[in-house]
Amino acid sequence: ASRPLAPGAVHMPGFAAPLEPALLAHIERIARAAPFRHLATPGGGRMSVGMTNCGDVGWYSDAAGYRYVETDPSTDRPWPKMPVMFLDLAVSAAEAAGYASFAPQGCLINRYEPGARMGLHQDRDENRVDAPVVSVSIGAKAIFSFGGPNRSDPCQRVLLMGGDVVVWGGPSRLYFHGVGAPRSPGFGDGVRYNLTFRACG
Ligand code: MD3
Ligand code: FE
Repeated sequence: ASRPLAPGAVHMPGFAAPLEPALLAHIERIARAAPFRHLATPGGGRMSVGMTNCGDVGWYSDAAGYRYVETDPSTDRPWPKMPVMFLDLAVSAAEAAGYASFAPQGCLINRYEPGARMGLHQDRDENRVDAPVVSVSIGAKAIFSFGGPNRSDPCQRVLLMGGDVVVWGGPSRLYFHGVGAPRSPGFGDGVRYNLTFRACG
């Protein structure tokens, strides 16, 4: 089952549910090579969400700004390889949402421990706003808010459960969005993970 959320955006509840335990095992393995860290924002803040990456490029932030980097600045090594299961999941979800030939180059892995949240923002550090972003939720649930192309646009709320996939493309690709703190224990003990697959350029 899938339902449209916004122009070009599709919510697929439970699309990845059978894979949750295996996805979590991959995340734990990736985090041993490229540990979760709380990145600094250009404005001098510290993100409450822990982040790491896998794939050819990873999203990064520090005083110099937001960008994609090919090596992990904390180890100077390439990011861990994207697991075949991650790639297959992202490509098949994009296809099911109507986006043929999605070729993600990187996967940002967000870890929401109790209290962690992500404020309203746009994803605009990719040079490929034509490509969708595929988002896979794992573990605890959280309320996801999304508005429109302007920060002041009214927001809609959707509860994302572990195993849910959302594909954001077309006009919705540049919509403002944010994520509340994990709400209750799910698979993985009250921690929520989100994988976002991106084509960057
Ligand atoms: C809506 N992460 O990492 S991606 C992010 O649950 C981020 O961790 C969310 O937002 C999370 O930037 C879920 C969902 C997402 C990604 C791109 C979008 C939603 C979007 C682009 C436009 C509108
Ligand atoms: Fe985002």
